[in-house]
Amino acid sequence: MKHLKKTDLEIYKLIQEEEKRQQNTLQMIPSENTASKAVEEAMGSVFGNKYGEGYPEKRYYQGNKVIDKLESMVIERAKKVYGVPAANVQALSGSPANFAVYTALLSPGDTLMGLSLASGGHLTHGAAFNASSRYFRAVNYDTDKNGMIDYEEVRKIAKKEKPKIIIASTTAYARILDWKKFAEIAEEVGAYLMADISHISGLIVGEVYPSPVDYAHVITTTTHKSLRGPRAALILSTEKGLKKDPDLAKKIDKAIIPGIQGGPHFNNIAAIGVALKEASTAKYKKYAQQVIANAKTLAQELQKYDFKLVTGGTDSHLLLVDLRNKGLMGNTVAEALDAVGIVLNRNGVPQDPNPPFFPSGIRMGTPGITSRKLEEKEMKLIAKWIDEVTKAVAETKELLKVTAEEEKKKSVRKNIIEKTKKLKAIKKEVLALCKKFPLPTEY
Ligand code: DSN
Repeated sequence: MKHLKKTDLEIYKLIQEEEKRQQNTLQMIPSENTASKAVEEAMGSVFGNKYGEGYPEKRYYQGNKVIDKLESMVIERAKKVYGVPAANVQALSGSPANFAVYTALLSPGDTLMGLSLASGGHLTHGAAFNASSRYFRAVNYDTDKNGMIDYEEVRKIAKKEKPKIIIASTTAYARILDWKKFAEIAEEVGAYLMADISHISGLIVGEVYPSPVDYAHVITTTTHKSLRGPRAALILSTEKGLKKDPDLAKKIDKAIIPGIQGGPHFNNIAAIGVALKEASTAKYKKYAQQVIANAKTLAQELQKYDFKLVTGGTDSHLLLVDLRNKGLMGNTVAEALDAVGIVLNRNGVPQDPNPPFFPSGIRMGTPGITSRKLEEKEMKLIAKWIDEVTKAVAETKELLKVTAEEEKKKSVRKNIIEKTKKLKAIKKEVLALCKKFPLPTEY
């Protein structure tokens, strides 16, 4: 980065600082990952300089010879990798991709139905303060008290509310979604089934998680999570979708532009292409298998330390832990783990009695740490550290006689963490592991 260093030392230093942070900590936020240097180079390429409203051969500006070739190539790769007849590669990220589908298929005020945020859905699946519920009528379904999707409940709500789109998707759900059941329900009420596979995209491509291609009409996915690509998104129309509505793909293209976006980010489109090429390899399949194997080992190990896993385990890349038996809120544990270099996030648990900003759980995932080649042996270590940190912090909390109400204050949690002397030694061990398994530069 010699040019950046010369031009803007401040930004250069921040990039160095962030790279060091990523190198020296374990990325366990389930939606994060490390893209290859090849993806990074495409993202930082001259394609970022080009405007190109429209689609290949149908652009408003001139100078499209190369971007047309690029976009057509990436569309073909997306179609092949996911096994669909049509793909839009221009959505800037997951939220605009979802909004584009709603814009394509709904009129303002029409009903959509998705998993509630509290049960592990996404903001864009109809959360109260999101555009998906401001411009459309959003209804939600929830998980049951064990954190499982109750398909009979989904059916009941769908029959009553008659949504035009049913969204099958989660951001904090460890189990496999039953695409067939969702499809049956959507068919019963005449709805489109939209599968937002952002979290599990890489697992589907790696064939370790069932694909919704035969069941959903439309599929959205970000490309930066388990897939390991750039921060961008895809919208895929399936055979089934085109059968229900032959104009589906055209409507989606129109919803992106002129509907909700302007010029595509061709640097990201190039990087999607690289990620899709990387994800088409046998090596990638092995990676996806290891993501699941690591998550399962981590789950088993955490259970040995009496951590309560929502749904009792995992079938995917993700684990949701209910900390109520540990006497700590999610914030305290997530912040203490961050202090030792294990980076994950606080998260609500099903029917959480505590508010979203002070939830009872933590969420973690294995895509990031698997990218740096950690395996089962290291999962055992990580579970041990999570246990040690949690215990140590709980002891300090008790020693300081901190009440649940006081724990909500950031300064109080900071004090608990600072006073927990044991964390220093664990931090050293985490750092040693990070040094042994550097961030990957390639696939
Ligand atoms: N923010 C992402 C996640 O962490 O799940 C979803 O967009």
